[in-house]
Amino acid sequence: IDILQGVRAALEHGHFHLEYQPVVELATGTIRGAEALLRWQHPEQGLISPALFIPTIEDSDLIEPVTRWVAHQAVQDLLELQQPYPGFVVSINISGAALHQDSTRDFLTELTQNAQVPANCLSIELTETSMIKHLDDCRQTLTQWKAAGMNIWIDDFGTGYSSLSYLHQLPIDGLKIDRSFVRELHPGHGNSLVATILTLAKSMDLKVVAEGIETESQRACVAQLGSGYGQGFGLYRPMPFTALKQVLAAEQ
Ligand code: G
Ligand code: G
Ligand code: MN
Ligand code: NA
Repeated sequence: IDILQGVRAALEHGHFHLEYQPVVELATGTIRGAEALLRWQHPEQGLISPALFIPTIEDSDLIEPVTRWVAHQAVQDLLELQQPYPGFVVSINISGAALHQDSTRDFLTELTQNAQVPANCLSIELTETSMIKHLDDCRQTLTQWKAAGMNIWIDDFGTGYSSLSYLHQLPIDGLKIDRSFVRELHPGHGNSLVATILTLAKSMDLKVVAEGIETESQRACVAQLGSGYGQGFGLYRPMPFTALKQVLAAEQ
């Protein structure tokens, strides 16, 4: 299928939706927030992964409307969750191409200023690679988003093989440890990369989400090593918004 034409049609006909994967506070097991994940339900092809179509639309003028759609929907859902669950945080992924567009920068700032939800309940996930590409522009954008109240997280942390100096140059709130490091954890082995990242995060006063927790042993390991938060199929899989609300209601 033609991805560009397909995405344009999907925007037009409402074939996108968001799924949410809960983020859990490891000390208590409580759900503190959720990551919004874009889903494209194609009428003939079925579900198409963002891993497949985001890279394609990044080089086109479609990345902007798709990013807008995700942000709008996430804020709308957040609005619904604010009353029953004050402080609940929703995070969205912003791709490198969108990060470096002035229109995306200003749109997100305006969205959070006009929304009836506290801006600090919205988190932005960015990869190291996308930030480092244009460090100066990125610093300006993130400074603006921070001033508006949003939280900035580094996604897939540890996979960008960059120098770490940018951590001091950007207003970062937290690190999401890439699931490849969590997968390699073994009980009793403290000298893991996860432990190293947690030490770094602690020294810089950054929050941490350990991603890709699939087993009870991995959950126990990252909790024992001091990760504040966790995410992964072993905790909760991504789910439709209605299912998220059911899970949250059942938790009360
Ligand atoms: O949800 P899934 O595992 O299929 O996600 C695959 C990839 O797509 C991940 O890298 C994820 O960060 C990315 N992704 C999911 N939703 C969005 C989105 O709304 N915007 C962007 N830019 N990337 C997304
Ligand atoms: O790149 P990013 O971290 O945004 O990717 C998010 C995607 O990772 C989610 O869309 C989800 O499908 C996937 N994911 C979440 N938890 C797990 C997990 O425990 N194992 C694996 N293999 N993938 C996961
Ligand atoms: Mn992410
Ligand atoms: Na990630």
